[in-house]
Amino acid sequence: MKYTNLLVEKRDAVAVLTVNRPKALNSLNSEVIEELLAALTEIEGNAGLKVAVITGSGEKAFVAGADIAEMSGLNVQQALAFSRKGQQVVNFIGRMTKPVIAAVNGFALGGGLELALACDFVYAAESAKLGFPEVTLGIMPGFGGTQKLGRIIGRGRANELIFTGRLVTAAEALDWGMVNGVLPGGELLDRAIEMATKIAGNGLLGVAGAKDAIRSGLDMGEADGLNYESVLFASLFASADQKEGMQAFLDKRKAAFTGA
Ligand code: CO8
Repeated sequence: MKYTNLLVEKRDAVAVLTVNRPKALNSLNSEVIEELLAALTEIEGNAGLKVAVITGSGEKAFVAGADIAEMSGLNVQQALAFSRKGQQVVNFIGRMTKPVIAAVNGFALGGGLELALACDFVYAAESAKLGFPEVTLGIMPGFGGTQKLGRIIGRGRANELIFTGRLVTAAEALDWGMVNGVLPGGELLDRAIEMATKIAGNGLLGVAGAKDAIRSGLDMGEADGLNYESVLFASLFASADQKEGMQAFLDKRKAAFTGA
């Protein structure tokens, strides 16, 4: 499919999805949100693609939030539909069997930070600034931020960031556990692709099971989470990848996983 606001590049088994609206700092209007959902759906359904990386075009912004020009004219019903559509994207990323890595190359604000935090993990450029400026616009996060941030950095820090709208540096975001690593801007995408390629060489049914167990487990009590883990763990023993992975270990060779 052809996209107006996204670049989709395939690097072997890794899909690199670039939000490409640099004149508006890659902000998310309805069209970008629809395209993101379509591109992620395409990636999930493509057996040749195993991991996705999301980044923003240009050096200034990952995604500077939802498109304020579009949002400014919304009524209550339209705002609800806009928020629900955005949440569809973050929910879809969570439910994808394939890991998604965010490479935050600049401003990740509001809906942009929500998009990054929906990913399985995040790398940021040294120059990146992250935050939730919604309250400075008279609104609040509506794309999952109020639910996700507290689970990642704790309620007190989430309250501080969201109530003040203050932006944090990449270093502070690293310290608070919002990002996994901070890199010089010129190395960010290569490093994210390198990590994605490393994951793509593993048994992806196992990766998908672990992603599901970790995410679902965060919303369960520990006993239910452990039970869910056991069921997913056992199901992998019906896979060719389990047989191949263990036989390759015993044969002292590299496993050739097929994802089956
Ligand atoms: N929406 C629309 N246009 C934007 C946005 C945005 N979020 N951010 C930047 N732009 C545009 C500017 O209007 C400007 O356009 P033009 O050149 O035509 O005037 C261009 O991008 C460049 O921006 P600036 O000139 O402002 O660049 P600066 O370097 O001076 O400032 C900033 C960079 C600090 C990032 C600044 O642009 C800014 O504060 N942007 C807004 C950030 C913001 O408030 N984001 C949160 C939006 S609210 C939100 O995301 C809510 C999500 C909840 C629901 C989502 C459902 C999907």
